[in-house]
Parts: sequence; C-alpha cells; structure tokens
Amino acid sequence: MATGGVGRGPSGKVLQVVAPSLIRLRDELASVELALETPAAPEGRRVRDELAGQVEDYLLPRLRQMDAPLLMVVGGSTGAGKSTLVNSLVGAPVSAAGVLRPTTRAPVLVCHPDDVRWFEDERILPGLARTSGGRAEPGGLQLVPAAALPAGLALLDAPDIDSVVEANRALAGQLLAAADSWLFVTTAARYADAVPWDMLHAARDRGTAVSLVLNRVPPDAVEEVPAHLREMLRERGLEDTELLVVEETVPADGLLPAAALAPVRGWLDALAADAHARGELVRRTLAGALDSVPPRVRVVQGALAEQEAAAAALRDGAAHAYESALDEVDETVRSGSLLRGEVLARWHEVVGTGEFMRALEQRVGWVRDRVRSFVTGTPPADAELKAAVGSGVDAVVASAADRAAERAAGTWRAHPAGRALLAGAARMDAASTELGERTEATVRAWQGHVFELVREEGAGKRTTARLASLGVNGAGLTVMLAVFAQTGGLTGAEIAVAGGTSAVGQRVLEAIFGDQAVRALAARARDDLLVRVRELLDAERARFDRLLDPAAPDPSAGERVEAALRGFERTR
Ligand SMILES: Nc1nc2c(ncn2[C@@H]2O[C@H](COP(=O)(O)OP(=O)(O)OP(=O)(O)O)[C@@H](O)[C@H]2O)c(=O)[nH]1
Ligand SMILES: [Mg+2]
Repeated sequence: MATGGVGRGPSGKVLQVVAPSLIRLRDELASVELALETPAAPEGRRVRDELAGQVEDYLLPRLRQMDAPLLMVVGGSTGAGKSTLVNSLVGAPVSAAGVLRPTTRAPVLVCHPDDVRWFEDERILPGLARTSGGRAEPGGLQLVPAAALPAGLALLDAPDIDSVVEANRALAGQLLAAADSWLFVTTAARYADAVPWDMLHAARDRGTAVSLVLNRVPPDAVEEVPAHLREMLRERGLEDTELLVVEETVPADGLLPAAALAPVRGWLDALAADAHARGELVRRTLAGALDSVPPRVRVVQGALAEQEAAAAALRDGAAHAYESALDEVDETVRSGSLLRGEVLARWHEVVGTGEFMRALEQRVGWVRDRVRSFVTGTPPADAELKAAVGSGVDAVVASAADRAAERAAGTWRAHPAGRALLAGAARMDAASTELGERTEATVRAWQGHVFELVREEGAGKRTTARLASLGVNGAGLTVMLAVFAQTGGLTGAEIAVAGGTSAVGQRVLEAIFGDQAVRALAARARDDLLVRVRELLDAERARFDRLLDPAAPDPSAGERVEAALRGFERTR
C-alpha cells in the first residue's frame, strides 16, 4: 500500500497500549525539573531531554506508522565526507560539502519524490522547520526529493557528531536518536578516533542498526585498513556491522565516481529492493530504542532521588540552624545574663531610688513620683528599665538570628546545590534587614502581654497583696525580670547581692521574687516570649525556604515517574 513501506510492524493492539504509556512517561519526565545543582543533575537533565526528544522525534511516529519509509541518518566526524557521499548517491549537490569545518549545520533529508509526503509534515522531528527548494537555516530541515534514490529509504545528512559547535553536536545526537538506522561515515585516516567509537558502542548497546562507511581508503591500503577496522569491530563486539569501503578518489564536481561509490550504492539498492530486510532494520532499532527507555528513565530517577535528598539536607540544615538559635535564646533568657549591663543598671536605679520599696509601703509615694517625672519630662526609672529589658531581648534575638543565618549559609555552602542557590541570592549569612524592626515590635507586644497578664491576675485576685501593691507597671516589670532570673539559678536575692543592693532592698526582692504568683506569671511570660521569638526566627528561616522551594523537586514527582515507568514496562 504505502510506497516502499517497510511492512506492518507490531500489531495495532500493541501500538494502542505502548504509545499512550510512552506519552504518559514522556509527560511525567518533562515535569521532572532537576533544578538543583547536584552532581548527577547535568547527566540527568541530558538523559531526560534526550529521551523526551527521542519519544517525540522517533518512537511515537515510528510506533504509529510502521509503514513509513526507512530513515537512514548519515553521521560521523566533520570532514569525513558525509555530505559528499549523500550528494554522490543522489547524483547532485543537494547538501553543501566544503572545506570549512564544520560544513553541514542544518540537516538535509533526501528521499524519493513519492516518499516526500512522509517527511513534509511534523510526523518525525517535529521541532525542525521544513524547508524545500533552498538551504535550511540552522534549526530547520531541508527536504529534497530525488528520483535517483530508491523509494522506501530516505537519507538524512547530519551535522558532525563531535563538532566544536555545541549546537551541531546536540543536533547530530537528536538526529541519530530519530534514525531507523545509522550510516556511519569514517575515514581511513581517522577511524581510530574515540568519539565515533563511543557513538558506535552506544548504538550497539541500544540495539540500533548501524552500517559503517570507511571512506577515502588509499588504493594501496584497501586490504590492510579495512582488515584492521574489522578487527577493531570484532574486538568491540560490533562484528555484525556492515562495512562498506569507499576508495580514495578525487571528486569530480564534488561527486565521487560511480566506481568508488559502488559498494555503498549496491548495498542501498539491495536494501531498497527488500522490504522485509528494511522492516527488520526498522523493528530492530525500534525494539532497541524501546528497551533502552527503562534504563534511561532510571538515570533520571537517580538524579531525581539525589535532588530530593539534597533538598531535604538543605531544608534540615536551615531548620537546625534556627532550632539551635531558639535554644540559644531560651538559654540566654534563662541564664540570667540579660540581667547584667543596662538592665541591671536600671534595676539598681529603681531599687536604689527606693521606688519599689515606697510602692510596697505606700502607693501614694509611687504616684507622686510618676506625677513628678511626668511634669519634669524625665522618664521614670521603671520606663527606662522597661526599655532596657526590651533592647536586651532585641540584642539576644539579633545575635542568635545572625549566628543561625551564618550556620545555615555555612551548611548550604558545603553542598553544591546550596552553593548554587546562594550564588543567585542576596546576602544570606546574616539576619535579614527587617529583623531589627520586627523584633522591636515583637518585644513591645510581649511586654504589653506581660502587663496584661499582671492585670488579669490582679483582677482575678489570685495574686498576693505584695505583688498587687506594686501596681501593674511595677508588677509587670518585676515579672519580666523574674523571667530572666527564674530558672537560671539566680533568685531576686542573688541579683540583689550581685548588684550590691542594700540589705533592705535584698529582703524586699526576696519577698517579691520568691512570691509563688510571680514565679507562675514569669513561667507563662517566658513561654510567651519564646513563642514570639520562634515566629521571628521562623520568618528568618523562611528566607532559605524561599530560595529552595522553587528549585526543589515536586514531592510527588518520584512516585509519578515510577508509576509511569511501570505502566510502560507492563505494555511491553
Ligand atoms: N579527495 C577527496 N576529498 C573528499 C572526499 N570526500 C569528501 N572530500 C572532501 O572533504 C571535504 C569535506 O567533505 P564533506 O562531504 O563536506 O564532509 P562532511 O562529513 O559532510 O563534513 P561536515 O558537514 O562538516 O560534518 C570536502 O572538501 C570534500 O570535497 C573523497 O573521497 N576524496
Ligand atoms: Mg556535511
């Protein structure tokens, strides 16, 4: 039915299940981003893209239309004479050959005029724009009908496989992956080069049908060089490769003389005449390509698993750093160290001026002091104490957040994926610039909460008379100080002693800090402070999450790829 077709392939039923499972696999693979710079990422991305390309360019079209003509891709090193060979087979300069290396940039597909319809649309290689009647631009595919070629067999002149031009190399790989068979061209001078052999091994491993043209063999070496090449093929398990020897001649008008070309033409004509043999080639390459899918998917899965592990490690690294920052704040708050310095100085002012004592003994005195300070505009000592407590907490949070950022950035820098994320980000090894303001607001809110606690306590009449006598302000500050002293081993008495407060003051303090109501309130106030600090630190940690999240793999990706792979394997 179809001109020069290669016969029916797998049954329609097989096609109906293989193609959809392959489409699903392709789609799942396409959603695997591998955006983190892990060691296996470059290879994973390459294999993923190559596989996706081959599904699109070759596997799906071939599965759907087994009777399309055989596409033979002419590949090999630059200057091996690929274009000259194709031109010579066609009998016309359809593909530019030249001395400038590399010459072929856009592939040229030559086929019998009756076969053109198979290649005109985007059935195969849908990403390459078709051109006919002129040279294709890079990114295009030039389509040339040539009656000199037998029907059922198309030749595609590809760019060089080991090109210095990256785009050429990638395109050559893409074209070879779309081939029903390879016509690999090498020369007597260069057949030992490494890259072509790597390609031949890859083709062998993948079950791709390959024929080898040994080009430009000097007449006096037609025995020795092909024999040596056959030996190399044997050593590499490629002894089944068809070897076509083309003797060195001087091309006339860019075309090889018929005599030199005879081995290649003879082989091609025989293949064109034998639909069964062509069908075998097509099926062999197709089966090999389908077989190669699972191991290649596994390469992508390996890279994906590595990304998942990396994302988890980076997330944990940041989480740990900020967990310890919270512990650090907790410890500092408990240790009593906040009661030194400014806070202690203010405390002494309060105790020294006897405000607390007067308040204890006589509320009137307290009020009088406040009125006086209001009138004179001097902040009362307790307001300064409150401010000192606030900036003490600010400083503790700030330094804990700085250290956490430094630690988190440090763990990230030790990881290639983390390094790459940090490189594209603003400075991450210090606390955020907004932290200071946020902390101030948080501490203010906490202090407000403490006064509120004290007020509720007073209203509930659960408190002792002594605490109540301090007023909300005095009691609130007392509770705040008790937060910093409560579990650090320092009692109010000890602070007083440490500060050299008078014996009278000491007794007062003992009475205040020893108060069960103060202890209970301080415990609640400390828990509340830590909850608020945790929120601050969470917001700081979230900066790391914001860098990581967009690059981290979708948590369900691994499962979806695995399910799609199993689905594909079931259909085979
Ligand atoms: N003397 C001689 N020159 C040849 C022969 N085959 C090719 N050449 C010359 O070698 C040069 C390269 O040939 P091309 O056919 O362009 O090689 P290619 O493999 O297509 O090279 P790229 O497109 O760069 O990959 C041209 O100048 C050709 O004329 C041959 O059999 N004998
Ligand atoms: Mg060329």
